[in-house]
Amino acid sequence: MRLLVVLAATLLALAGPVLASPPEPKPPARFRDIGGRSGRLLAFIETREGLAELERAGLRVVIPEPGVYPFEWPAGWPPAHAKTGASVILLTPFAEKRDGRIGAYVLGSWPNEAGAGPSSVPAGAAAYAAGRAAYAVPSGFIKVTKAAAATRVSEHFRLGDFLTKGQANVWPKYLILDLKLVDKLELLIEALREDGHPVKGLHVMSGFRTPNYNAREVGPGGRSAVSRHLYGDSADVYPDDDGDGRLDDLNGDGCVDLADARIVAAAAERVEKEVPELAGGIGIYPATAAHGPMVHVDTRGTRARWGPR
Ligand SMILES: [Ca+2]
Ligand SMILES: [Ca+2]
Repeated sequence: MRLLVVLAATLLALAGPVLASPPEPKPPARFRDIGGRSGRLLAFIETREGLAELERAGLRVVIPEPGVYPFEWPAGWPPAHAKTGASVILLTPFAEKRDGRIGAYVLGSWPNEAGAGPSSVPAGAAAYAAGRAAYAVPSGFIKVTKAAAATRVSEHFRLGDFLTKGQANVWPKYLILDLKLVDKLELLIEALREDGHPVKGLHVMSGFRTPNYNAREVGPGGRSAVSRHLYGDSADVYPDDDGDGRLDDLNGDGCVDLADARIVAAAAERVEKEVPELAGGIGIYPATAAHGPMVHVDTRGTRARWGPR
């Protein structure tokens, strides 16, 4: 017992000077890793709680209200991969949504949202959603004004690329976007280039979908009521350098078909192999009357594959 007391006293003596010195400002890990795995991300997405964490790290970020703001690497922080043109985004809390809308913008109800009535969600879908952390109710929305839609979230993508279609004249719109998805899409562009397809970028045919929008095509052969698109970590994409609104003829055989979509999917496979933390879904979709062939990519955290291989 006496030994323990002496040891405790020694520890206190050692701890004294350490506690007395002023804390070094130390950016949280996600700020040190600005850029993501691709090195091409240009945005931070924060909640009020996240800002409080920054304050504890020695930086006070004054953001009066949710929205999209220019980010500058703070003076006094250890130099990191400082980026120009980066943004910090403070989320609008999920609770701001009332009766399925924020202001004039209609969103609808998430499958596992408290208060979502059985009439709005199939029973099976709600049970499925309730058991999966990845399907938890989102923490908030990115408020996207008409001007903010042009904000770059990475080298090749802007906030506006991921907005739900429709409600064309309603601003601001509200968006859920997981930066891991954007990181994965940047790596997919890189992988396609490495495979000998020097694409300029990827067209996002569908990114975030509000539950209200998604519900229009739910049903047999259609969309799932618990689509990953509701959670902002999914995109249906294709390279469209020639700008004709369809996937490009990547293999140069004179036609645009599943073989070209498979090239995109194979590149996405390699991205997941090299960066397992970005695991998720890779789905191949053949052409329909409404769209050309395309590839679904998401970062749900577990592997999922579908479509004609
Ligand atoms: Ca094209
Ligand atoms: Ca082709």
